Amino acid sequence: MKNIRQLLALALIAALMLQCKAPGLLRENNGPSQQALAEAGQHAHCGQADPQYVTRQVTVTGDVVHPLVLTVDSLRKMEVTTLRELKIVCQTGMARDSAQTTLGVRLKDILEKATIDQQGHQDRNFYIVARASDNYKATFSWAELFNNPAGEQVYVLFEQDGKPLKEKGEMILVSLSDTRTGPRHVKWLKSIEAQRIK
Ligand SMILES: Nc1nc2c(c(=O)[nH]1)N[C@H]1C(S)=C(S)[C@@H](COP(=O)(O)O)O[C@H]1N2
Ligand SMILES: [Mo]
Repeated sequence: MKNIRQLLALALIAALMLQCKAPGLLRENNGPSQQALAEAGQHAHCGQADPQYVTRQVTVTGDVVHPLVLTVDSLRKMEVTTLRELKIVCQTGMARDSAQTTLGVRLKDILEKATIDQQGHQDRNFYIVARASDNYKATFSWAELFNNPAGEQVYVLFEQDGKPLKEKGEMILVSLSDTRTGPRHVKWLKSIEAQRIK
């Protein structure tokens, strides 16, 4: 009796592990690349539905004049953009997610509200880190956000196909002009930190 239970438990663990690794392994034709394997390992609990990571607020901190605490409600009060045909593609080339319509607020607008603490117009060497509750991170530079068309395409999203973001959210950051959108797609966004380069 005890043995059967142990066997069942083992089988369950094996099945869960396979589920986690299989997509990466199957999609690479010539065997998994080192990168794909590394990614499969990094994908926090194979991504999706892990309620322990869900965040309900995003702090905006660092070298800013007005630190902020953002929620879905406060984002809705800002200028909201409707985005069409969102596609999230991993660095390995795998399609990971897609949506017809998504609602979001520009990161630029959020940082303008918080106001990066610039001391004169040549003080423009800042980096901005979007950090998730699993400590996944994406980094931006002041110049790419404020002096480059790429900056117009960086959003904090809060609604996908008419529904609030649950397992992945409540807020996500995306950089839509990136060649592959997976790497700077930050689920479970927790903080946005602006820091002057020392
Ligand atoms: N918080 C968080 N965001 C993340 C990741 C992660 O592990 N944690 N993985 C990234 C990677 S590698 C990709 S390709 C995309 C899509 O991954 P998903 O299919 O695991 O959602 O999300 C990115 N955002
Ligand atoms: Mo990825």
